[in-house]
Amino acid sequence: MKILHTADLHVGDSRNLPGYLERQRTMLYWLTRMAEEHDVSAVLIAGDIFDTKHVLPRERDMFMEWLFDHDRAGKASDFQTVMINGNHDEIEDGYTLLHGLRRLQDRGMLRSTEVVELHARTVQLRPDLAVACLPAAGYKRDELSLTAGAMLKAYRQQHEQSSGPAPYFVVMAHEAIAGAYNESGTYRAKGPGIDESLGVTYWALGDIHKPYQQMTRNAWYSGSPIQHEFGDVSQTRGALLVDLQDPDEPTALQIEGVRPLITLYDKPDVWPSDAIVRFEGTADEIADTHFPDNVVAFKPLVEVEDRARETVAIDLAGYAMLEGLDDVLAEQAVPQERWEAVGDTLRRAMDRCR
Ligand SMILES: [Mn+2]
Repeated sequence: MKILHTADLHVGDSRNLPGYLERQRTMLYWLTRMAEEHDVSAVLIAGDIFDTKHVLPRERDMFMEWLFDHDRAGKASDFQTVMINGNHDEIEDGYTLLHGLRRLQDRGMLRSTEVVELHARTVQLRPDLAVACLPAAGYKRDELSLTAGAMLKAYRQQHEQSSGPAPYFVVMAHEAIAGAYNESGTYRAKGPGIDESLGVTYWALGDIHKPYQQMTRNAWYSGSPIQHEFGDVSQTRGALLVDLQDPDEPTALQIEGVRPLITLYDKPDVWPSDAIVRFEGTADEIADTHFPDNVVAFKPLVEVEDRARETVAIDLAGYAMLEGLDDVLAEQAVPQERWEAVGDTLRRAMDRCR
């Protein structure tokens, strides 16, 4: 039995990018196609369906159009979809952007889609497949595992007498697990842990956009299916195809047909047309350049950052990293409010030099 695991769709994100909604539409229909092609039993969407509570009508309409198409595809191809809300879907306490979808479901208008909005709930998708759904709740330390464990126990008690194949029990949650890395390489020291002894078949996690991240033996972040912003540096993205008989090694399905987001620091001879480009150059370079439409964001590197580049060049030999940076900046009389920007520039410059 196979499932498709995705998360962090962030519909309505990156409105400043050309064709942003078309990119997101491509992302959604790609998920449907993958579900059909790989003959999955379930599509799990682990939260952050929308990006912001200020979702625009055209964004919501695009999503709803896809949802009904996807829902019908599920009926035809015999897969079911389960989605939970993430922190970005929350409008206020006790109310989320999934509320309307939930109402549609309650009225029988969704044929193969289950929406779990507020309260943790175990959804029985098939006789041998149950999904414990844990919407975003800011679980701490062992709270996530305790909740999942209680749900598994209740499920087992309920199904004690049933014979037939041993049921697969999947947990879906939208939380930043301790030990996860985000796109910029920041390590999450805090956050809930995962108890590997529970007997959960697979943990389908959402919240971290960095793709294909393994947390424990059978707990994975799918990451977001596309880059949403230039800070989402990994260009290789998509969703995870999980074989529940072998849940430790999901297959990374890679999305195609969505232009990647790339950042250039040097002016190329020819601007790439198959990407959305952020150019960061000097004020002179920017003034002298005619930018094609797909070059969308740029800002001049100010003098102090150029000086920071030189510092990097000097320090890179010993790879002094960023330790003592504050002292260096103070010595060079860089105003304190610039330190963070300089640190970011340094990090980028180091990435380029690697
Ligand atoms: Mn997210």
